[in-house]
Amino acid sequence: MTSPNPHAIDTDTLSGMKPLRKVVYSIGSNLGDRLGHLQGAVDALGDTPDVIVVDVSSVYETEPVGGSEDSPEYLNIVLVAETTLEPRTLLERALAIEDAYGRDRSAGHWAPRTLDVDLILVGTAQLDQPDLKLPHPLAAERGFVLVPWAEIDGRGVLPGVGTVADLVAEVDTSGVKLREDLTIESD
Ligand code: PH2
Ligand code: MG
Ligand code: MG
Repeated sequence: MTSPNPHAIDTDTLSGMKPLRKVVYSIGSNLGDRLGHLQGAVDALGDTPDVIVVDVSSVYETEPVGGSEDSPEYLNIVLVAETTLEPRTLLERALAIEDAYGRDRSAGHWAPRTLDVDLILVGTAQLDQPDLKLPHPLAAERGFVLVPWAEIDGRGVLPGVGTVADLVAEVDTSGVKLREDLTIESD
């Protein structure tokens, strides 16, 4: 008698499967308990159903890009995950996490913020919607995105733009400093 094949594929289940895609988030804070806010965002993304955190970068202290002269320095990290969720669902989740950490949306685009969770890419998706552009149109110019990202995903690619390793070599990274004394837990 033959036993049932445990590796048999159920095509009904298969047809309902969604592709697993890579998602890259840039997370920043320059107001209040900066490290606590970053940790909260990592925990919340890790608790999101259908999001599997793959890696989280070291913490970097970064000079503010844009904003007013007296804007405080940011702490920035990058998180890489895998997901079956759609880009818009991932965006909504990011905004909800920002809200949970007291993000004040009336303060203006470049104002200091408790928590900023930005989608950098979702697989190879190329979107140009008013509130959702993928890959993130400014990621290729931003040392505070590229340095942490290159640390954990040197072979990463910004779709239609280039590899993270090439891009990070081309930008000014002088304002991006590793904070070896600060750590983020991810489990
Ligand atoms: N985010 C911005 C504007 N400027 N500068 C740094 N260093 N880090 C950020 O995360 C950042 C910024 C808008 O979201
Ligand atoms: Mg941002
Ligand atoms: Mg943002």
